Amino acid sequence: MRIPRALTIAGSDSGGGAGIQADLKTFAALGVYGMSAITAITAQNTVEVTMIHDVPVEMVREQIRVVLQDIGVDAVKTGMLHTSEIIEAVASELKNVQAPIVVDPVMVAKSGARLLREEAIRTFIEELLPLAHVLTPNAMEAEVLSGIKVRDLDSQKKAARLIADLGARGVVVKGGHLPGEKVIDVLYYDGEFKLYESKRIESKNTHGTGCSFASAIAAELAKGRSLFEAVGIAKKFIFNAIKNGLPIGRGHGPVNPLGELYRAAEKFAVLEDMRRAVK
Ligand code: PXL
Repeated sequence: MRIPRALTIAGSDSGGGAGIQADLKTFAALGVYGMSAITAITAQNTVEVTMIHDVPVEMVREQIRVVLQDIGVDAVKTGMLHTSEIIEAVASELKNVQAPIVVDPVMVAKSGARLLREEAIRTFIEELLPLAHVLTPNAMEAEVLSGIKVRDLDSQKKAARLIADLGARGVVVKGGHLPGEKVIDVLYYDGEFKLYESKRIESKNTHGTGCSFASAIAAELAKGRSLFEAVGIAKKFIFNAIKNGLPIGRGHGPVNPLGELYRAAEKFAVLEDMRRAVK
């Protein structure tokens, strides 16, 4: 039996909702073995990020090296990278990796804190973006990367194509931050567009949405699915994770990547009880 393996290279969220913590929950929920290389430690809760401690670049490199050497990977996801030095180190370690790389261009936390330094954006575009099998910007990140306003489906498509021109093989410009009753995510891959639609869920508890979505894509790629399939599964997965979001803390509570699994398990337990009662 082949065990699908995924590696997340991202920041730690002490509040447990985003970053490494969201990534590993997502991998586990989708049946993929998860590994992590931590780039930065953030002190944060549902309201604010109060401190960021960057992990020394040699330690970031070493975490990646040792797991690649011994365990191996079927997909990689990157999240918060914070500085030019960390981006350069990660890009150099991933340069010769054959597995698909999902790059979430994390820039700003939901609470407003900068998770990527302004001066590191150029390094990100030059060094890491070209290694991406798929990049997953939200509307704001797509604006920064493409240089155009992203306000509707048409500009989502334009931005996706412009970002692909920078060297990413695939780009999903997410629609969650755009107005409308439906949320449309636009995938541009190998010259083709595919749209993914869902109902919008009104919720305050959306912390970790971007991290979980990108990790879900990586998990499905690790299983050998095509990018078109992986994005579709990730979209349904994140819809459920938001639906099951947790009212925790005073700010934006976390999405819950495990919520749907628990519901399914409970349903099964109830059926078992009924079967026993009938007997
Ligand atoms: O959602 C972006 C993100 C990524 N990584 C870390 C975070 C956040 C948002 O807060 O804390 C560590």
